[in-house]
Amino acid sequence: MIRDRETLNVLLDTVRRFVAERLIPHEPVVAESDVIPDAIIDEMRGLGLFGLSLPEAYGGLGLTMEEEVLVAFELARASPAFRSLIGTNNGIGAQGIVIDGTPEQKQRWLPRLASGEIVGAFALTEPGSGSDAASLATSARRDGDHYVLNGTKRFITNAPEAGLFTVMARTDPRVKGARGISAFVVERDTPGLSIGRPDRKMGQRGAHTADVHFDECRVPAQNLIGGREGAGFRTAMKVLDKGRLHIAAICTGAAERMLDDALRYAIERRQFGQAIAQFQLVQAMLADSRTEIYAARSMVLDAVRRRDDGEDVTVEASCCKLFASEMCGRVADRCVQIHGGAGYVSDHAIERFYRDVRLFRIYEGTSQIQQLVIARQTIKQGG
Ligand code: COS
Repeated sequence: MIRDRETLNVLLDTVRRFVAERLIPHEPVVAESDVIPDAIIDEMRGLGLFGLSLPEAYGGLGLTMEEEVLVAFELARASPAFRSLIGTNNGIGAQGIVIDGTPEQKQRWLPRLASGEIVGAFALTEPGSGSDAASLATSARRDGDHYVLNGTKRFITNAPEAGLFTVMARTDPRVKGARGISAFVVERDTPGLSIGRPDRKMGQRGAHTADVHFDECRVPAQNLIGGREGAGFRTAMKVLDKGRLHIAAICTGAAERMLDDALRYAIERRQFGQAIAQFQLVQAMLADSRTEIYAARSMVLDAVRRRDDGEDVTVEASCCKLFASEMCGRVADRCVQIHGGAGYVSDHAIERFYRDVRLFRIYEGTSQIQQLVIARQTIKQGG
């Protein structure tokens, strides 16, 4: 749903310009240093990017999902590390509070997330539970007006910079599955919370992941999201439904960028006396990529419009994440191929993007988990 086309166009133009003039020129330095410069982060704050889809009542821009993905298509044209920093504030690091938080919880934390004063993170995965998220073992024991958390979370995006964590933990050890899980907001400086060394990743330098450890970490009972035990797994799944649509949009934008770069290269690069874009075997790669990008874009737009209309889009979100992330991988592969040897060395962005986009098929649910969600629902509906 687009509320006001004119206002949205101003925002899209601004983001497009910011991406072209500020983010893309900074890609090499971020990849080299593994750090996004403070000046860029300040500019992101100034543009309201940390609060794009947080409610206006709490200082965000209150974008609808359709508006959010249109911005995401643009942002994703730059290295995914930039998007990653703001993505958790708008997405998995804040949506637990937006969707299921009490009014007090929203009032307390959303304004600081929306302004970018603090960065949010989402702590679900553990050393022993990845795809099987409902088997998580981090415990939250009630003790007076506190819960005491113990356990380790793994691969937590933005953990090194986060000021606030949405943490899924087991409040009822007798219940092994999803119903024993609750969600908490845990502030960074809570005694007993510590962050491990940043992971050495394949790509996305500038975006950081790390373990988060809880050792007798006392969290006020008022930080239990929604004030209700046992609802945390559902909260996490609802957050991921939205997150998967956002990632699908990011895959689409990244694929568009890679195709643009490959097209430019194919037009400039000459072999056998002509631009390689003139060769039909190269044209096939360009055409297949463009077609698949168009398909992903159309799927994402359809799903987000339905979400804005209040439909349950769990299946569509998984369809979009599955198709767009796999598509993005295929486009990355073709674009390296079009660059030939030049695509294998780091002078060209495609070498970096090829590694960066590999993560899209893994995080916020692997392709295999998306297949499982789609198949289960399809069979259920068929029955
Ligand atoms: N929205 C709301 N509720 C949902 C839901 C959704 N999208 N998906 C599941 N639930 C609910 C179910 O209705 C069920 O509730 P009840 O117990 O009240 O019936 C509960 O959650 C458990 O669901 P289910 O039985 O489907 O859980 P499973 O353990 O079988 O697995 C999968 C669910 C595999 C889909 C889930 O664990 C998953 O998404 N895993 C991947 C995790 C992931 O994406 N990790 C990335 C880390 S974040 S970067």
